[in-house]
Amino acid sequence: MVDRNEWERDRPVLTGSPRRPPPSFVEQANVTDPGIYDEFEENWPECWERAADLLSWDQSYETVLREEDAPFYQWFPDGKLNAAKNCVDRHLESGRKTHTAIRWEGKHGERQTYTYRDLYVAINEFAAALRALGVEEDDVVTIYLPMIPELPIAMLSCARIGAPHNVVFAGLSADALATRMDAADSEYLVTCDGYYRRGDAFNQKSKADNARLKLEQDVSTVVVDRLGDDLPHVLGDDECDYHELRETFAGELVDPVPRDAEDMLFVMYTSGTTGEPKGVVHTTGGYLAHATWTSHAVLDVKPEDTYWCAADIGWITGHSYIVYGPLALGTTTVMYEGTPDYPDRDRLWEIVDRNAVDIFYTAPTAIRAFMKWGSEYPAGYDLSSLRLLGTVGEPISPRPWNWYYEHIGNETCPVVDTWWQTETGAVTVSTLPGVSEMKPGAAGPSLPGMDVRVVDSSGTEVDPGDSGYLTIARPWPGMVRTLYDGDERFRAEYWDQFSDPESDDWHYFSGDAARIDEDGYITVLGRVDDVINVSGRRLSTTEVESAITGVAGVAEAAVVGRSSETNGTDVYAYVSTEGGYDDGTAVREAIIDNIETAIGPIARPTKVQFTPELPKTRSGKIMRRLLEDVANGEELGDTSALRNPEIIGEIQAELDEE
Ligand code: 6R9
Repeated sequence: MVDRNEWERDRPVLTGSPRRPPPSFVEQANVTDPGIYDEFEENWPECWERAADLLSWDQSYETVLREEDAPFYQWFPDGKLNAAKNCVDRHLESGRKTHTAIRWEGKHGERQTYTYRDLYVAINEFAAALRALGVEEDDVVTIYLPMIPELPIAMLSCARIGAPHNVVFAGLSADALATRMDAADSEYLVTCDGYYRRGDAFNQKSKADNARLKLEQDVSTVVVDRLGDDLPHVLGDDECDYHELRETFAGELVDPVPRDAEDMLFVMYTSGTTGEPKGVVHTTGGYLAHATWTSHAVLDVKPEDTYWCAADIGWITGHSYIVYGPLALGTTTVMYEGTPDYPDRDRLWEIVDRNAVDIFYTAPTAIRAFMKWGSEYPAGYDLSSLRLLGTVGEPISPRPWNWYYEHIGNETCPVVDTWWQTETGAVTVSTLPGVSEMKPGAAGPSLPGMDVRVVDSSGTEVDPGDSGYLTIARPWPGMVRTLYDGDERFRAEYWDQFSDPESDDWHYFSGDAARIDEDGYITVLGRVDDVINVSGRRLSTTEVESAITGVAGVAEAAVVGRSSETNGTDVYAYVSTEGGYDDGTAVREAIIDNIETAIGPIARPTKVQFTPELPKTRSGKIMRRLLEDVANGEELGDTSALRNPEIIGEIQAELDEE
């Protein structure tokens, strides 16, 4: 079992006042019938045909779900399809050749537009080039590119020839790249010379070179010239220039390879709490069906929309909701290379305004930054094209939720708080924006067809109002099929905790803690490890943080435990404030008051330390582990995953001064 300690049972749910979906939205929504929940329930698993029907199949499936070999489930196992054909070719056939597929916004204001026809040409040529380099069906191709159009082009070219891709976030180190290529036995690499981040040019190629030196296998490498002449690159023996390859194979056509639905579409490495990163394996049919269906039902994407998910394709959110889901639906997907504050803090709103973006999907960490910068930045733009807002990646507490709803959505856009994971492939918990009431601070109920449960350590469902472990009691199409490093680890990471193999009863464990209310709405409390045990009472860091960010003037908070002789562990809070607010006594007192009211004196922090920023991973998640090391005066753990490593030094320096 995960942990024998029970979660506390008597605390109020920290959600804001519920809101109905705006009628103007409901009128046009893709899904509006509340009966969809019952319909999916009564008709499970066949209900998932609704998702599969959004795709074009080369050979239709007869079986929806094969459960014999649980937890190695198979979805639509006898069907065949090709993901690139679904995302590109079929839109040409349906008369959408000249429709914009990708609108790219470069770091320095450059713009590129790819129609579906342009994308078709690009992926055919690059697929031909990959084949010529020796890539065969089922060979893993690693892609180490920043947010440039060649990234989705490379992914779709791989998908076209049935070669699983292994995208490694461009900001990760040479070591991280080498580990992931080694683990995936990958002999092909697509990278670039360099790229721009906040105005500076980074040498990506030298990181790729260093990674290759660490690998035993020979690696044939394609290099995209992103910088022009800024960083000259000399190509070695095993290296080709992307643009030259495109010219060599200009006009070539490559038939999309029909893949079994259960064939691997890609592997995506995600860091585990311990040990090597986990190589999450996703398949062609189930993953694509789930990503496409949720783009339709949760994000309300329509072909005529301009849709923008402001994530990086190097993470699962970008795979499912910049590339596969939106392109399968034939919409225009915006791809942004830069950061939200370059050249200024209004950059995103300028892009929304100029492109008349309909749907905007981002992460709480970004929303908290917008709130911190102030509403004057979005206020200078016309955001009235927006119809729906989404958030993903971390819990969002009611205050930033409401800020997003008011200042970006003008109270006319539903906000979907979507809970999911690299392993779930696509959205798992969320409201349906045209159907359900929204409760700021709670993601929502299980999506139709999903069975997400909050259970205690014995696996029994907790009562409404209580918290426990977030599990999933039934398989779903987008689920991780196994880990690239082996079936054993797959079972150990996700299934052993709450399943009973003897009675063939399988429950997936997410690693998250959550609370459920009387309407089945789930408030995710963070990773199970993000728990502080104060005098034997288990406090969720997210919950304490939510009480802190509820205070006017507070932008972000991170809470960790500090060893204490009296209580075992004390609560230690790091806080950053919004522009215009002083880091002073008044805010500190309000924070302590709010925590005592929302949770109780037990959660009162022994220290509130103000800091201009919190340390974040490159995917925007707060790194509590490091803050815990600082609070406890311990040697710092690995900081290589940090986006802003300098901030840790600043926090330490301030502590030393005291
Ligand atoms: C899609 C993605 C997964 C972890 C997950 C949870 C956290 C994601 C959330 C959320 C609260 C939400 N998470 N969405 N927590 N509310 N709406 O982020 O995948 O990078 O694998 O992270 O992110 O802790 O377990 P991934």
